Amino acid sequence: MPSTSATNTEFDAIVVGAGFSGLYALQQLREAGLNVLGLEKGTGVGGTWYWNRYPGARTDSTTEVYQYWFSEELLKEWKWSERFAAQEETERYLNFVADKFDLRGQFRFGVEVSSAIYDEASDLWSITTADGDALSARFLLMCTGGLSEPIFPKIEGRESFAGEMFHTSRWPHEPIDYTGKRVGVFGTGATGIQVIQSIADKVGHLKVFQRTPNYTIPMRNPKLDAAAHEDRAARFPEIQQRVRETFTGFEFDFDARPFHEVSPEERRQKLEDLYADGSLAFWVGSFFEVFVDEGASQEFSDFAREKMRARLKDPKVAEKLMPKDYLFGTRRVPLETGYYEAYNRDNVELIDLRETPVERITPDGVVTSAEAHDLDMLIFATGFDAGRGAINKVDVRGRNGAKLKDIWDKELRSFMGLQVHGFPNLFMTMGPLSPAAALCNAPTCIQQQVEWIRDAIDHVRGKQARSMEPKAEAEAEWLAHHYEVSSQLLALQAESWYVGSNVDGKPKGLIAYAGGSPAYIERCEAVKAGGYSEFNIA
Ligand code: NA7
Repeated sequence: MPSTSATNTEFDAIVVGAGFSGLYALQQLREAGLNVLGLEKGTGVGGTWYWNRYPGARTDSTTEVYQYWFSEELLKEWKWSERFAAQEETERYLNFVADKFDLRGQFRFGVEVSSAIYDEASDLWSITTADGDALSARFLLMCTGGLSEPIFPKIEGRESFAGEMFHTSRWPHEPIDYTGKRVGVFGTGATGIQVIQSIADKVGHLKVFQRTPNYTIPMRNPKLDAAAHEDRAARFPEIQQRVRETFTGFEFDFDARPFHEVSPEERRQKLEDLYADGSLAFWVGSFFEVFVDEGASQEFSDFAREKMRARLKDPKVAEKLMPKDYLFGTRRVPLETGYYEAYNRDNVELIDLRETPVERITPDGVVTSAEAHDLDMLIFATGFDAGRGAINKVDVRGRNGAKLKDIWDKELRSFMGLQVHGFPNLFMTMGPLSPAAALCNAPTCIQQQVEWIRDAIDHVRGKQARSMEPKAEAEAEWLAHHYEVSSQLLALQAESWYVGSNVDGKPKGLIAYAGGSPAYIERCEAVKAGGYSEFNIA
């Protein structure tokens, strides 16, 4: 096995991140015979599932499709306990994978990459860590996750708060005592919803500071018994194939019939059935028109509001929790469990920031235009700089010293979310302008991207070449195609991390390729079959 000892500084490839894609990338490149080192800022394996250990953290993809496919032995050995896994179980799974395939030893943990500079003379990347270590590698893979760099709201006085204060994605490893505490939560996206529904009955008093309510779907999460495991095992080959064929990489797909050609009664029944399924099938396994047709999306919006409203006791609270100024499916639709019932509790209060905006945070709590809310704990579930945040945190410089951050501050460009012109041998997973950035079941698209990168690197090495970089015209063509496809999407009408509006100054536009995962995979395959003519290989 290649040496990754602390003294070794030169590698064929460096993989940054020990999450779903980093672990797989390391395993695949090592299998391909490269001397690979993994670097991970956290002290353990898991990526998203290492960092996001907040109460209630759970996948919104079923465990049937939120897993690796590369090892039949692994598929048979690992038995998920629920249809949707909690953070602890997913983290345990990734640790199991790391141990089973002996990946842990090839990672250095607690290491933050601070810069990555491309040296044109040698075609190598020089990597510096925050501790001052210098490393080099021919290929650099940023497997740093699409949603990993947290953002905090810009509210005057935030740092002055004297109580406990957490961002959900930097949650402490130690248990937290909520007993009797007055807790405030900012953020009612997928994360905030999971937090709120999980701590409502544990805290003294909970105040939810809501800016935008979301459409949600109630999660159905049965435990999996031996019979369920057997059933799944029998279908693994079929599911593995299926996730590569569906529009968003899940086990379900859109109805082939045009929405408006299905009778209203049949549509209603279909929505009822999908809603009862308790998964994202209600959204990305329904009708494609939900993405592009206002009339269709309106029907989904009315349906979801009706269901959500029916669970709330107080009509005034219900009104505040109903999304009104955007359509269903134009932002990420969270799954929830008892979220609305939380607001039926006496100790939970909803503060609508549209009615009473926040003025400042003080040592004692949150001051809105109406009153001062004294708090012992503040939780920020306020999201991420999606697609680029973790990469931008590293000082990445390519040919001619060009800074990737400068480029992405102006425009989010890439060739298929895999590479950026001007940055040879720098690969990424979940990068901007790939389905994986937002519109795909992450493990499906991550695995496909890692395998494509493995093959591309293999190709470069096979040609005795030293570098691979997308041509400017290929990148421009992909960007134009991306803009054309995304221009049809209703998501552009709403504000969310999908379109970059959650980060000040971020270029606006859909972060993910919206032409569907199968079309993307087909294009990736075509690039490979065509001998990577979209790239300069030298
Ligand atoms: P999201 O979906 O970006 O949600 C962030 C939440 O934080 C959202 O409700 C925001 O309100 C809220 N927010 C942000 N800034 C503020 C301020 N200043 N005041 C009040 N509220 C604020 O992040 P998540 O972590 O929930 O989910 C990210 C993805 O992770 C998710 O989609 C899954 O794919 C996994 P806003 O809606 O902007 O009005």
